[in-house]
Amino acid sequence: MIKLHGMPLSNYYNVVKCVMLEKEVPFEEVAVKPNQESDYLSKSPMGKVPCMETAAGFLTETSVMLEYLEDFNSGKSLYPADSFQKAKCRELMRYLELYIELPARRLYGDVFFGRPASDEEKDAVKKLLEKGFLALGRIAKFDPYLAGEELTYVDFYAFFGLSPVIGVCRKTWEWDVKSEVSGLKRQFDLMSQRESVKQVKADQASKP
Ligand SMILES: N[C@@H](CCC(=O)N[C@@H](CS)C(=O)NCC(=O)O)C(=O)O
Repeated sequence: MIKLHGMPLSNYYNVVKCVMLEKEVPFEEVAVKPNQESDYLSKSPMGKVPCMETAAGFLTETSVMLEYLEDFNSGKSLYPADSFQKAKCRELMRYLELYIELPARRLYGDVFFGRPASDEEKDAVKKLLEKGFLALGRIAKFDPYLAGEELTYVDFYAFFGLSPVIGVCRKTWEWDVKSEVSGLKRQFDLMSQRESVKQVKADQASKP
């Protein structure tokens, strides 16, 4: 059985966990925080979470785990059948990670862990996020899901990946991203109704 190493505080951990719940893939959770201990580094070479333990070995990087779960062919597919549309999903996830989540992460210390960031850093992040959200608005369909009419991996990636980003924007600049990015609020509302999402959020609240 797959073991998912990590913690419910991690947005990336929650993406993988939620997808496994959604696909009804049996798995166990192994509680671990990101760390640089040699034992953990032998499983997750950057010391990050999540990390997936499979019968064949360990896997890291959320997008890689999603691909593995898809190839594994257990439960419903969360990619469109069409190759081009599938590539568009991967493109969306890449944009979410590189141009939105990673820049915003530079302020997680400031917003969530009481480690103040300079005004220069905040300004630099804001410029990147403005560009990132505009680009997302150009490629996302929100019809009502990010990649179109079908629920895909992108929706899980966006729901958990963007949640802390939305917090950063609200707390740092009183920037209401959910209202500004057309379709995002509706997509979040739809995702919040899913049993898999409810379970992950409940776990996050009870054992962060
Ligand atoms: N690119 C990685 C990012 C994972 C990541 O950044 N995880 C955070 C927790 S949400 C972490 O482990 N941070 C500790 C660190 O960067 O050393 C993925 O896609 O899984």
